[in-house]
Amino acid sequence: MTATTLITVAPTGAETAKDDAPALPVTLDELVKAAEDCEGAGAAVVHVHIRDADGEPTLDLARLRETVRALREATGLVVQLSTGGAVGDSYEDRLRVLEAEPDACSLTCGTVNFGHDVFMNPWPFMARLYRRTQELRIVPEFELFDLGHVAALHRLLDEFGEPYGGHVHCDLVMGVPGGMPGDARTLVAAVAALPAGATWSATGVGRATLPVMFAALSAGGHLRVGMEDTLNYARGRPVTSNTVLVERAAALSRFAQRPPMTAEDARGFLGVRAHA
Ligand code: KMH
Ligand code: ZN
Repeated sequence: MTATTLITVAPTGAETAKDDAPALPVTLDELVKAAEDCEGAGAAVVHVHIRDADGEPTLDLARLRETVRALREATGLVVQLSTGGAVGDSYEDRLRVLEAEPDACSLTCGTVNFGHDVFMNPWPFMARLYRRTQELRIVPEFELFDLGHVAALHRLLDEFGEPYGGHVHCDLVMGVPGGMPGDARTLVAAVAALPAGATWSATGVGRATLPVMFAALSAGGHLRVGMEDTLNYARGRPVTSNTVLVERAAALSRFAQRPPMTAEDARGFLGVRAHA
């Protein structure tokens, strides 16, 4: 168990409209401000989805590059771009995300039902994306929405070797309608199946937010929080900012005697390379 807790903030996601959650950061300025505040509250990694001028999810490469640059200028956070994008984004667009040269990226290890949609991650796409992270020296974070995804992660490592950075770090995304449930016994089963030496964080979507956070802390894991996954702080209390979610995660980490990891330590922990 590490002495500190890596807190990742996922401030925006691709599923929620600004009209439905006015605190959601959708412009570059809003995203940078959220990232700065969240770093101050204890986050070390930012998981990034961006929006276009109309507030719609986009994988536009120029915008992604500008976002990476702006986040690096304003914060010390590890910048992790989403390669998941929005349901329905093309594989080519999702692969092209890596050309924005982030420190890290998400890499989902299998297809999963996603509410009324399907989040597509067939093996050939996963394999291409993984090899490209190795070529471009980008640290992948393996997103696991289901136990079958853990098996696919083993296959990826067996066939293509270790990730850039030299260490396997995963995020259990729990409570998505169609994926694994967000409860303690499922978390324990997933963690038991991870490759030896892997580290992991966990994210509970919606009502699974708190059960997953407590289970992850008790099992020695790290945390991902943010408005991508959580829109209510408590029943009937909409989230007012990403910062309050990071503050809560940081407070619980301190209670658990594993205070937040700094962004600088997270770079070493994940094996992120120094950028120019
Ligand atoms: N928006 C979901 C379809 C990721 O960022 O890599 C996929 C997702 C996972 O959020
Ligand atoms: Zn995401």
